[in-house]
Amino acid sequence: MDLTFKCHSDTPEEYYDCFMKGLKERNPGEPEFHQAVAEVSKSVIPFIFDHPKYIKGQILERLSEPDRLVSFRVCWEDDEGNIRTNRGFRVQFSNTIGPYKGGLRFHPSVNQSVLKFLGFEQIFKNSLTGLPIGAGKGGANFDPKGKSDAEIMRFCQSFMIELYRHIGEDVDVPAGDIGVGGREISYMFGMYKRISNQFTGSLTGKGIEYGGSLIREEATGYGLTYFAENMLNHQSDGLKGRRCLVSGAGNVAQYAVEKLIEKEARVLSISDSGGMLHVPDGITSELLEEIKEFKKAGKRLRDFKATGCQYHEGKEPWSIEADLAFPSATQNEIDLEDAKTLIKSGVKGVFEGANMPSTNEAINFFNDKNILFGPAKAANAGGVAVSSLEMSQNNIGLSWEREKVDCELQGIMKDIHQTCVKYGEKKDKVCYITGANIGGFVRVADAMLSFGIV
Ligand code: NDP
Ligand code: 2IT
Repeated sequence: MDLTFKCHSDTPEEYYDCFMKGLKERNPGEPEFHQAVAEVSKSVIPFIFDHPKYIKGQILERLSEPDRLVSFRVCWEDDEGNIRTNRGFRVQFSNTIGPYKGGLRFHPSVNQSVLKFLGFEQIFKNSLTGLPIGAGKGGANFDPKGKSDAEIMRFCQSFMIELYRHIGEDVDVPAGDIGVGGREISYMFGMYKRISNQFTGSLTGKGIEYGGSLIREEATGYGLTYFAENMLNHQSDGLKGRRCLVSGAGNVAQYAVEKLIEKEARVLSISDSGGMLHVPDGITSELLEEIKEFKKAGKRLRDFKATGCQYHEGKEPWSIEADLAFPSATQNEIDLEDAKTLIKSGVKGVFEGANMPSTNEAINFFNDKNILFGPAKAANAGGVAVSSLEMSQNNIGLSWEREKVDCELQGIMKDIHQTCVKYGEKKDKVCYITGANIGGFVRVADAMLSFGIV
């Protein structure tokens, strides 16, 4: 079957229907991937109708087909001596504007569809940063929960024994994502260094002692808060005193909460896969430190006990009365019902820390209700942006100070905001979805046109 589905359509709507039909036929059983492509195409197709060079160049059709996808067996031995087998992946989506770049996710829900949605989103996110990074994503259907440190190490090493042949500082530079943090990156980097006999910046999120960047750990959560602040300031508003709901209790959520507290916002919740912690008086810096230590030890919020905290098993934070929401756990955590609940709770702004946390139905509902909406590919781009700064530091053999990296991060989030305004402003109102999608698309599309047919 021809990989592109040439659409001869008179209107953007017909083009969209025809394009999505072809995409679904070529990629059966991949609902998350369909969802991510549909969301981008809704903005990009009307734009390419006004700029037919992108239709002639078949840019959207070419961009929605990954450069390559590798899938491999990962065998490892658990502490009881049982042999275990998982499936590992790396999706190298596009190296149009730089080496493939994107995280690795270890979670039982990982499959080809999830990684293709994440890799596709990464194209536009990485482009928006203005930095020289292409797009990739990878991971495994491995569940780190309940595994010993030795099991995690053996899994990471086995995973890298295959992955190493596909990556490299100028080829593909993975980082962390759900289930992959500093510990896992270190085990993988150690094995990469051993097999390749090279010390190069082949991964980001490394420890500070061996080529990591200051602020990389904090970058996604901090960047999310900076981006929200830019959006609110654009409306002559701010974060101070605003009641915020945060979901997730991992890397992104923890540092979003930290920066929100610093900005004098009041954070009323966090959550994990078991349930939600409601803190009516607001999470304090001291409480956050306790939560960080607790989660680092691999524990569940249901077992977290502190005064002023109420735990709700199986619940999400969206029904708590608040002003702003920062979904920072996982994809599709806000469906249409949750979106309705959020609006009933008084929420006026939603800023996506996780990748694709809102379903397309939820997004449409937010738009109908005039909710200020910061889409993931813009709002959470701070993590990959500082990863790119880590690559730059590795290239020149220097380590920048904390203040310098933080200042660069703030500048990048401000520039992303300006790009969103440039492409998304209509009659004094900014649609950040349109702005982020088109702003991310144009840079990659123009580069592809310059390269000819490759
Ligand atoms: P972590 O593994 O550090 O934390 C994930 C958090 O979300 C945990 O609290 C976890 O609960 C919860 N969670 C994960 N899956 C589910 C689920 N299916 N249902 C309910 N809760 C869930 O990951 P990160 O913080 O790094 O990632 C969070 C999101 O942010 C993801 O969408 C990721 O793609 C995105 N992101 C991450 C970046 C980064 O630099 N790390 C950069 C940009 C985006 P539990 O503790 O119980 O496991
Ligand atoms: O979704 C993401 O942008 C990440 N998980 C971070 C990727 C990176 O390469 O730092």
